Amino acid sequence: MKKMPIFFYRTLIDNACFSYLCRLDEEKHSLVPSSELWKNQYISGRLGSDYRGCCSAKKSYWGSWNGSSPVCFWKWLRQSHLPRNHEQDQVVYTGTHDNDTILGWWEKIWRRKRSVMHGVRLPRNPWSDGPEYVTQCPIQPGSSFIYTVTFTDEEGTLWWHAHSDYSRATVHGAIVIYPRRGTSYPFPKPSGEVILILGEWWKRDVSAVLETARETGADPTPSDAFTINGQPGDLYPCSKPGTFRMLVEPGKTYLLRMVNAAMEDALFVSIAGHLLTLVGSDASYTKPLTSDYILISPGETMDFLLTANQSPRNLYYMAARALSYEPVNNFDTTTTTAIVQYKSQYTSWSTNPLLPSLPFYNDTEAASKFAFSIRSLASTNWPINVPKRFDQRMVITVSVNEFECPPGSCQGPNGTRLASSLNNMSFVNPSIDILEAYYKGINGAFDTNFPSRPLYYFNFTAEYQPFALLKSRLATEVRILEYGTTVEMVFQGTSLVTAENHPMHLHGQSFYVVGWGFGNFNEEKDPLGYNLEDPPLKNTFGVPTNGWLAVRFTAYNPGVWFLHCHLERHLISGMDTVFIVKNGVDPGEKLLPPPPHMPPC
Ligand SMILES: [Cu+2]
Repeated sequence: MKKMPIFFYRTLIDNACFSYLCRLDEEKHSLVPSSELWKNQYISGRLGSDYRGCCSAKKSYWGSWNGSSPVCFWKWLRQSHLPRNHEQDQVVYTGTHDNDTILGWWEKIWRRKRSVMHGVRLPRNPWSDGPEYVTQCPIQPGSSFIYTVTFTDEEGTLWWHAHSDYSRATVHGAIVIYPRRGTSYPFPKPSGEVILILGEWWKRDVSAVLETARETGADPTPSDAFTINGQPGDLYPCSKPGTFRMLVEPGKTYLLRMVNAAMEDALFVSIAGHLLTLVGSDASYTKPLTSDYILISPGETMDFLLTANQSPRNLYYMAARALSYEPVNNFDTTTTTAIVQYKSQYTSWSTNPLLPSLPFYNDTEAASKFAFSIRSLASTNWPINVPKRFDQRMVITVSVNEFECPPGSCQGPNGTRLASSLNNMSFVNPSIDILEAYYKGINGAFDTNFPSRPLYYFNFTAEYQPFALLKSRLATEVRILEYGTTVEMVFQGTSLVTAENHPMHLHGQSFYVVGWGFGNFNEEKDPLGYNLEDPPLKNTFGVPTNGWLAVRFTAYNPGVWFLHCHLERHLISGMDTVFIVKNGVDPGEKLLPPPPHMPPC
């Protein structure tokens, strides 16, 4: 059995860790402490001071870890690294443990055509899903947990990330799922492929960013930079030597596998002089969609084709910046860049790299135009199965809320404490995980009355809202679904406190995005305009600002599945709930038993 190292799952606790950088060493199968890395020139210092360094471009790419240090992530799950003809067709990713450096770490089992986390459907196996207090308790420092992950019909790009507070900011990576043996892409085989991970960077320790937000009741401090493969890029002098460069050969076409791992912002992305053609998203193929810019929400993955058809004499920036409706002081207005560089005889360029034009931060029209042009491929070889009818419709308001505080004690809007909610319920983590409580029949961890309708009907998207509506109810309410139930969920954005675009993410199954609109959902008229022919199959999709989004799925995956906004400030303040999908009748329709050692609470 081939062993390979893989990165940590649980965020690290000890401050000493911030000064360490680790590289996954392909040959030694061990983690190398930063002192070694300095010697090997693999290191960089902290952003803003001596930020520099490089990953060996072929073996790794930049990610970041604990907010203050960039890390070389090893490209994993690449086809060349997969075991061939192994008896059990299985590989264990593992590594050694350096006590000085590593307080908690992560292992995982990967099965061919099967594997991890964000967007992976994990049939009957929520035990390996990950969100804290939903399907497991956090992995404690010094301990480990093996995730068994199973791929079924996913094909394309997904990702994995920590699901505990702000640790996701830095503990994440891409998952690449290639076509099954003997099959190919629904497009000409690309000449090469590039993983592009969009991230978000704070100069502070990200745990402290979250802690401050919890103490003050305000939103977390906006980030200091966005990153492409771990680098803020040329607009930051400290990052310039390490700006991610994508080398292309004239005339060739490349597959770009993009993940938005940013914490709080959907991002517009564009490449100067080039068009991007979307061919897949959330590990499901799409009809080719060509555009000079794209929008990608936190949690989403997108696969693009890029043809290198411009002059090799120039350098071209890939640039990304936020979609936001907030005042400019309230969000990160910076632009991150990478460089597209042609392989040619030219070694110097007369001009600076060309910058693309990006939609303005609050360009709702541009955001919707791209997002709602996405269609499933829906061909003979890649059919889809959209539910034409449903058993139950849920209408779920998606809101930001406020709680009053004693004078002077909170720093949210008007001295309040911010919260957020689904159907006016602000989800509160229980003290033991819901999956364990459900499986063992332990009472008291959660209630089962998550409402299928808003508690109050009002003009959800009006410019001004009554003060009385701002407060939500703190609760741990889940929704029970019978096995095989077809659900239509309509997310209704509201203008309470602030209207925003909320990327809603469902664990355990993907959903078809069948409809959307601005304003209030009209239950009589709006369903008449649904797309039931080729809607995109997604696990994350943005509810348009001051609008609504209709999705459908069939609950064929027994287990406990988190539903949440993928903006972290909303995830941690209550914009979540849980679906419990009950067992079916046949043995193959029942929840699997837990692995022997779940992390204790
Ligand atoms: Cu949100």
